[in-house]
Amino acid sequence: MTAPEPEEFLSGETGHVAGIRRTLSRRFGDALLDLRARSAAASLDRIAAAIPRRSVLALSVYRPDSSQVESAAGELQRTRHELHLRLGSTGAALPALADSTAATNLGGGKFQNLNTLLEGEQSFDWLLVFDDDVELPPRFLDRFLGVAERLDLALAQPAQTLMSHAAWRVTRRRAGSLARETRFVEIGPVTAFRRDAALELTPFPDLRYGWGLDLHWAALAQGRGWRLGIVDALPVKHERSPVATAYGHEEAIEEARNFLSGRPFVPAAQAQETLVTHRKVQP
Ligand SMILES: [Mn+2]
Repeated sequence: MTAPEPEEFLSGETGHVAGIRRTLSRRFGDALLDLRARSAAASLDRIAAAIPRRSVLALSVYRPDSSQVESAAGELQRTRHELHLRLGSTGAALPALADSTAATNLGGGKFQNLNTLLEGEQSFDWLLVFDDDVELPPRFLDRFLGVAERLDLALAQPAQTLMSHAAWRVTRRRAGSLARETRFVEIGPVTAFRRDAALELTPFPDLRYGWGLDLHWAALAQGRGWRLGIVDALPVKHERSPVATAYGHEEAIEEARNFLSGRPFVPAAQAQETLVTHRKVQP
């Protein structure tokens, strides 16, 4: 089996937002979309209220100098669902999160560390994985699960703001869309797995960077008839550290090539496609 070429599994973009013009127009675009989104708030709350109370396992591995993980965890805790927050730190536990921090001094890659947190955890309706550098919008978890269940999504992610460093165009928020059905849901910064999908996709493969893992998930989803989607109405801010400089590209690409050779995956160009746009969703 020959290893795939990088253009088959890379988005071809760094997603880094830079330059004064680009930054200003994206900031303006986010403000405009935020204004429009206000009128959707009541409908999102009705969708949120329409599903039964669920059990949610939320995992994150944080760096102890993260300035955002506490507020993200706090936002998740404002939920009507039964939330089990299970965190890991790459160093010491943050005092405010000590009760939820199940592992410290984690030294593996993202998915290796998540596997550590997942050990023995099987009783949940939804598994949610979030990065330590995201800002979640208000009433995030209730609204997000409401939309995901209403659209029967097996894998779901919130869109990212225009100002976010999103490597995949398909994951950026779109005007006039509440949510979109896609072929692809990214490995981060926030990813949700319905129970049946989580039980098939975990434990995660032993990967340090995990590039290409989402393209493999996309192929498995096609085979199983799972619906995937991106929720535009609940964009998260992933605006801090550009993905491009967070770790070495070469190693990540090499890991992806090895991982994807001999495994089915959806090619990058198809991963960018939107299948259905839901402008409104009735509860
Ligand atoms: Mn991040």
